[in-house]
Amino acid sequence: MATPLEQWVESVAHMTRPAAIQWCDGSEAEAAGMIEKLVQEGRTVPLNNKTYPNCYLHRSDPTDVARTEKVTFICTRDRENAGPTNNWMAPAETKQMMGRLFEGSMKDRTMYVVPYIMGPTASPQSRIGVELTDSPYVAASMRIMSRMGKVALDRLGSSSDFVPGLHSLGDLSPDRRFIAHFQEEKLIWSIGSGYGGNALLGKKCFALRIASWMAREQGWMAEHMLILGLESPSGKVTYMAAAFPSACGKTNLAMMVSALENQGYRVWTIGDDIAWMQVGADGYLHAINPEAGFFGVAPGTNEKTNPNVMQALRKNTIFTNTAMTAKAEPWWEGMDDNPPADMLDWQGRAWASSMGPAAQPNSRYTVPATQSRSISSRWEDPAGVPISAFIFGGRRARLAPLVYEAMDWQHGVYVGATMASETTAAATGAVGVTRRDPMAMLPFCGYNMADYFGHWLEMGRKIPHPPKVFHVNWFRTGDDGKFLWPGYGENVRVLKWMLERIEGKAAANETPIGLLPTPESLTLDGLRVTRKTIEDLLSVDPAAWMKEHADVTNFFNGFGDRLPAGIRDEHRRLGERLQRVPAGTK
Ligand code: GTP
Ligand code: SPV
Ligand code: MN
Repeated sequence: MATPLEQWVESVAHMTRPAAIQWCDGSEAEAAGMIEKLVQEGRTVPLNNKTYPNCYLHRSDPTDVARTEKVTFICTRDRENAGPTNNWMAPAETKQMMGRLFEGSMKDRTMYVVPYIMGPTASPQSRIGVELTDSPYVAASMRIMSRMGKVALDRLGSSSDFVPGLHSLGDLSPDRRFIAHFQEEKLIWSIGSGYGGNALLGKKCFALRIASWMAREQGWMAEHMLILGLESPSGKVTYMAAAFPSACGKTNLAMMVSALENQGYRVWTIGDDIAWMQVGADGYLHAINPEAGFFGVAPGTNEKTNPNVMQALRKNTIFTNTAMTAKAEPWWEGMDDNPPADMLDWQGRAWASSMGPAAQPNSRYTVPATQSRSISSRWEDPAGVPISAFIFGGRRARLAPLVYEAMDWQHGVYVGATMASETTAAATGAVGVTRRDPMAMLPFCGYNMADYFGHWLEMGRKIPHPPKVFHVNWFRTGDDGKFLWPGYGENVRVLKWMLERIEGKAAANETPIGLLPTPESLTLDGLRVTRKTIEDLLSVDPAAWMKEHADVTNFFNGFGDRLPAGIRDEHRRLGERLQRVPAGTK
């Protein structure tokens, strides 16, 4: 008798008609074969074997360089269940339309059967997925980003308990590119893109869009959050999870080298992008990182901003759409001050500065998590790590202060629900446009966002020791347009304040939007930032917040009656608090 997996593979092969089918075991030899194939195809080149052993540079199709939110669909049977913030198509019609594109799409290509575990192999919180793909780049990347191959097949056995994901490059035409999620069936179909979250189906498609749906059904949480451990001088480690939108600093915060290391504060990495969390026996929310690697933004990464990742990238790494130096080493803007001579840009053309950036702004590295020296000893703990703080944040040139704390869980959910951020190169479309991005989940919530807020409120009732909730903004700028806060390793100063709030030690001022640090409660020694800058970073402008409040009203109106009462109440209360502030105060 064929297993459910074998039956599905068979039916997909019938539709896509691959020349060969390769069941992946996850071995080195198999990975080497995939790389060999990639190099033959001509879009992938080996990098300098001395300085970057077993590293490769892959150049994707120039029209396929980032997630495409416009062609990403949540295909629930009832449109209302996808909600106003998702694109929706009816499941049956979507299958018909995409089925035509999948028809014979793998002709002349090998179909890789990629079984994978999302989460530590031994964790009961982990889940299995299987991706069928005709892209050796995707298969090789999945091997870094998940526990892929035999380990997953062994865990699956003959069970039907896996999330199937079908992926084909198709003809890579943006007009025939679709990423569809069939929530009721827990099935993913993606065609026409070979890039990142569009194509590595374990990541955003499964671990966020499908998993957020599962999590609501089953009473847990699937969030776009990094997970870190902050070690204090006593050696105690406090775990925090942070939701920032794409390209807003998750990887860098999770992997930071603390500026307060000499005072005994260190940061350990558990995950850099996604957290799956459930209530543990101890009454805390416990988080696992479903991924096994980092798919990180290259531009801006350097020895100062993220030395941990710079070291990790020196072997076994796939770079995508970075530039390449004459020494066959990867390069990107912000790696060092001076671009080296004789460089090839991300499309492999001889580069001149008149051509714009040498590396694509969303160029990335794919590296095994274990290669970072910052990796926590508990990163594969089957029970996950207990979370003491949630941190929301985004890119806000104005308005949002460096940090504030929510009054309680419900207010914290409201703070997350009203997040906004300037768009980045991680998704196609305009960059730098401020948009509402609740919990950094706007592109990733697999159901009606109003119901998602409801689920958050509901979780609050189920967690005996809920995390404290904070909001941060590393990206506030001064009149000269420059960032006011140095960011990166200095962000530990903000984490330390949070830790001291959790421990009931640090002082705070109450403002209409929440609790802000008193300037004295932040550890600023050794930091070259003026008192005035700190005051600017911590200022709250009631008039500007009134405008923000009105904008949120518009956003919330889109959800109609489905918006939970708890969120409505918090919104009204913020309005009242803002009105009570005497005019002219800051
Ligand atoms: P995704 O992988 O898309 O989810 O992104 P991410 O949230 O992990 O963002 P990442 O840490 O890769 O940072 C994105 C960009 O923001 C990079 O160019 C970083 O150099 C920059 N960045 C990260 N942290 C800071 C910070 O504290 N301050 C400033 N000014 N820039 C930062
Ligand atoms: C993001 O955009 O949030 C990413 C990159 O982490 S991608 O995997 O392409 O979605
Ligand atoms: Mn991300």
